[in-house]
Amino acid sequence: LALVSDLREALVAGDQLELHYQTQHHPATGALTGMEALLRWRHPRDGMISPGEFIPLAERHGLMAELGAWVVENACAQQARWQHTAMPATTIWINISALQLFQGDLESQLAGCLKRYRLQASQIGLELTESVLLDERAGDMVPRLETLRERGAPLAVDDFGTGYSSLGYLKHLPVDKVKLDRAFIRELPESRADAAIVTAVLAMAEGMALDVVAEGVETEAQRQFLVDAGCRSVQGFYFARPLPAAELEARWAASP
Ligand code: G
Ligand code: G
Ligand code: MN
Ligand code: NA
Repeated sequence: LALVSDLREALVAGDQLELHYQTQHHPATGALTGMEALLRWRHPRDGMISPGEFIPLAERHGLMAELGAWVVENACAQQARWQHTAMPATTIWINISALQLFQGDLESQLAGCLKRYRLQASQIGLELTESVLLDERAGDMVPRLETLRERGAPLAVDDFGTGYSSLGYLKHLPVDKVKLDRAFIRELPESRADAAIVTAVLAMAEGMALDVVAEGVETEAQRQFLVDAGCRSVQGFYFARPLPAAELEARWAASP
C-alpha cells in the first residue's frame, strides 16, 4: 500500500513516469511502420518498476483513469515535439486499459489533447486487448469504438489470440489492426502449429483488410518466416527494444 501512495505522488510529481518507445518495422526492408509507447516508472527508492506490476495496482486503487490520461497527454506531447525533428512521421500506439474506458472519458480527453497539440487523429493509435474489448463493464463497446474511429483514431487488438479467441467479434468491432501475440511467434519457425496459426491469421486479416503486427520477434529465423508469410509489420527485440525518446532520436540521427 506504500506503493499506492508512491504512485499517487508520482502522478503529481510527473518526473518519475516516462514513456519508452518500441519501433515497428517492415520485416523485409526494416522500414518504420509505427511505434508503441510503453509506460515506465522510475521509483525514487526502488528503481524501475514494470507496468505489469503497477498497472494492476492503479486499477485496483482507482488511479487508472489518471494514469491513462497521463499516457495520452505525454504521447501526444512527444508526437508534437517530433514533428519538428529528423524523426520520421509515424503513428504512436498507446495501450488502453479497460478502466480508462469506463471510469474516464477517453473520447473527449483524446480529442482535447489532439487539438491542443495540433495533431491529426491518425497520429495516435489505441491498443485494446481482447479482454478490454469484450469487458461488459465498459458497456457496449461498438458505438464507443465507432465514435473514436469516426474521429480518425486507428484501433488495434492487442495480444491477439490469447483472449476469448472467438473470432466472431472481429466482424463487429471497427478495428484496423491485430497484434499477433508473441506466444505464437516464440517457437517459430520450428513449431508447425504456430506456423499454421500465424499463416492462417495473416490470410484471415488479408481477407478482412486488417493490418497485422507480429509481436516478440527476436530472431533472424522468425523474421525470415514472417517475410515469407507475407507479414508487413513486426515488433520485437530483433529490431529494437523499447527506448527513451531521447535515445530513439539519437539512434535515428546516427542511422536514418
Ligand atoms: O513494457 P512491458 O513489457 O513491461 O509491459 C508490460 C505490460 O504493461 C504489457 O502488457 C503492456 O501492454 C502494459 N503497458 C505498458 N504501458 C502501458 C500503458 O501505458 N497503459 C496500459 N494500460 N498498459 C501498459
Ligand atoms: O502486452 P503488450 O503487447 O502491450 O506488451 C508489450 C511488451 O512486450 C513490452 O513490455 C515489451 O517490453 C515486451 N516486448 C517487446 N518486444 C519483445 C520481444 O521481442 N520479446 C519479449 N520477450 N518481449 C518483448
Ligand atoms: Mn501493447
Ligand atoms: Na501485445
